[in-house]
Amino acid sequence: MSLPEYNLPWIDSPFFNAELRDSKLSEEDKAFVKHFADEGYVIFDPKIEESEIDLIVAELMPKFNKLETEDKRIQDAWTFNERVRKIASLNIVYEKLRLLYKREPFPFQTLNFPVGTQQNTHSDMIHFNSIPQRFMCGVWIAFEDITNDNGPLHYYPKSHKLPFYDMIDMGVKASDNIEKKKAMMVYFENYELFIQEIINALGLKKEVLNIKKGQALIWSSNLLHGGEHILRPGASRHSQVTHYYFNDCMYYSPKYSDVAINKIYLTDLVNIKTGEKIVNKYFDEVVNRSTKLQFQMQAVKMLSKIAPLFPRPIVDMVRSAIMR
Ligand SMILES: O=C(O)CCC(=O)C(=O)O
Repeated sequence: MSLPEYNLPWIDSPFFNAELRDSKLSEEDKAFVKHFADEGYVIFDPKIEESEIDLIVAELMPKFNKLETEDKRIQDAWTFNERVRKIASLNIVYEKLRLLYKREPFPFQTLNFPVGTQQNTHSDMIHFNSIPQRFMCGVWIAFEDITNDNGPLHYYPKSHKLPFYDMIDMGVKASDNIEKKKAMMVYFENYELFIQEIINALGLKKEVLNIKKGQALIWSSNLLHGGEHILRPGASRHSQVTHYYFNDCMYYSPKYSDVAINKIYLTDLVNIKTGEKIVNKYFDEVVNRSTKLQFQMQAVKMLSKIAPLFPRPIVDMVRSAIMR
């Protein structure tokens, strides 16, 4: 009997084991894919020249030094640094991702870090989801040796098999929080706490990533992960994360969306490798970004620019009228 057609990553499908058994992949590739499907992550060596890594670190250093915020990340350094763009576009990474997802990947965001993020545990699906679900992953590359004391990445093996917990699951109407400050507050106070409670309730076991400079980890979109505390004050932890989606999906951010009432926060994306704009697609049909939510977002943004000129109650009244 042949397997039914389906529209989700094969590694996340109930048919995965049967398909893998019948596939013509080499034993090495089978082991690679199986590890990812079972554990939600896989570690490999993308064979990047060490000198290339050193150059990126040196080129970004002046920008890192200028950051006055606590958060030392540079988002989308690929827009001004060709080496960062090349790391996001590595052929070997593309090959691995095609193997894992059987679909064409594209990088859409880079994050470069000079130090550990000490970020609370989360699933990337709350930030980046696709329809059909789970066509997203992260590739984290160590730009120096990573040990327990310089704020390594942590992750919870197998946690990608948990359901995707959306904002509605924690009693939050996500589309009410599309303003950055409000969204951040809700994310910290509701989402992160909820995830930590799930970890505690299920007794999930954490692993801490100790890898060598140049090695990489791919995590599946729903794998719970975050950053460990920096145990050695002042320690650097240079790394680059690239986030990838896969072709022919709709791409949206659940932390701002209420899919049930058609308020879907579709994201504007560019394929980092080609520079092309990404279109959202649903069963081969292009989906326009001009949803009601998109209009509301633009209006709220404009309103916050002029808000200081008006009394607060009026601004609040106009805001709630826009959001209705
Ligand atoms: O590098 C880290 O410490 C965390 C990165 C992360 O959580 C992410 O990119 O989603």
